[in-house]
Amino acid sequence: MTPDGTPRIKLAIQKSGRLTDNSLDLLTRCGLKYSRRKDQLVCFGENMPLDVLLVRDDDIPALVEDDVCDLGIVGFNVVEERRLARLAAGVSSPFEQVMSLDYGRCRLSIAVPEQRRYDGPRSLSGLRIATTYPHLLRRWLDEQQVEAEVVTLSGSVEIAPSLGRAEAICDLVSTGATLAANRLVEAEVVLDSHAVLIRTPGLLESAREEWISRLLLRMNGVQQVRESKYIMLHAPRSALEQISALLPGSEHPTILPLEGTDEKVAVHAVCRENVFWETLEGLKAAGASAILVLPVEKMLP
Ligand code: PRT
Ligand code: ZN
Repeated sequence: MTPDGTPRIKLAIQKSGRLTDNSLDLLTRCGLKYSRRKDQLVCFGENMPLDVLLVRDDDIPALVEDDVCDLGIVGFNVVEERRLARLAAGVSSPFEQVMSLDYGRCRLSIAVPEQRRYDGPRSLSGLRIATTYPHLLRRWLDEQQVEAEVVTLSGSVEIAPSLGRAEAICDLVSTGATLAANRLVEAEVVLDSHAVLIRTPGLLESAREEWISRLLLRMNGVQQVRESKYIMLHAPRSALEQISALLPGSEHPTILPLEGTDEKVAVHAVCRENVFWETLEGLKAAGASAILVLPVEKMLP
């Protein structure tokens, strides 16, 4: 509780790993001010009733499930594996997934040694597949009606084939460099993943819910502006339709008159997709001039 009685929200994020910098950056962009000392496990929000717990990513679903934390940011791969494991144990929906976040992208894939012939899922029949994601792999194998042995490891999955522990693996891939270094080839994508925000299921007290809603709104705003740009340009009235169609991800550009001319107007638009040089060249070719592209700092729908 804060001195005025507002309950404090607890959010768990990864302490040190691939999701840490992006998660802290997201919170800073949401307006959170905090001080962080090295090895500190909790960052206390100075201007919001929000405290950030820094933990191992694998612990985050359980912390949210057990109500130690109200919210958590973790990979979809971790969330789905945990959900399937809990389902197998007879526990349904231990947490709610409330938002997809635009970082931590990777895929859980099955890979086979370079020299092994692969002609689709049937090629995996009878093989041993090493993974740290047994439930996700099992679900995929069942969907494909493939009978294979799931070998559960706690890490270093990529060396399992060369150690003779498995004939294939199922692991996270982002650039593919680890697979290539271990002479493995990606064969099937089992799950596409990215960071997600999860929360405890069920309604919390209203002051807490209110702050969670505010935070979600801000997170949405931050995500929307990341790729967004504000474009300003002058356009001949005759080319307005063509120029508007070229503005990426913009629905309703603002059209303003220009002093001293009836033939040209000013066009202002928020583009929700990346604006490339090719787009600007296209706009210019269509007759646009005085083109300005500005970053968007904040945006609320
Ligand atoms: O210490 P802690 O348990 O918190 O961290 P961790 O080592 O378990 O997790 P970490 O930091 O590696 O990953 C956290 C989350 O980032 C994962 O749960 C995924 O949601 C996401 N993510 C995104 C990845 C990758 N990309 C990734 N490439 N997680 C792991 N990898 C590993 C993969 O396991 C393999 O070893 O990177 C290697 C492959 O990378 P490439 O680029 O060579 O293909
Ligand atoms: Zn982990």
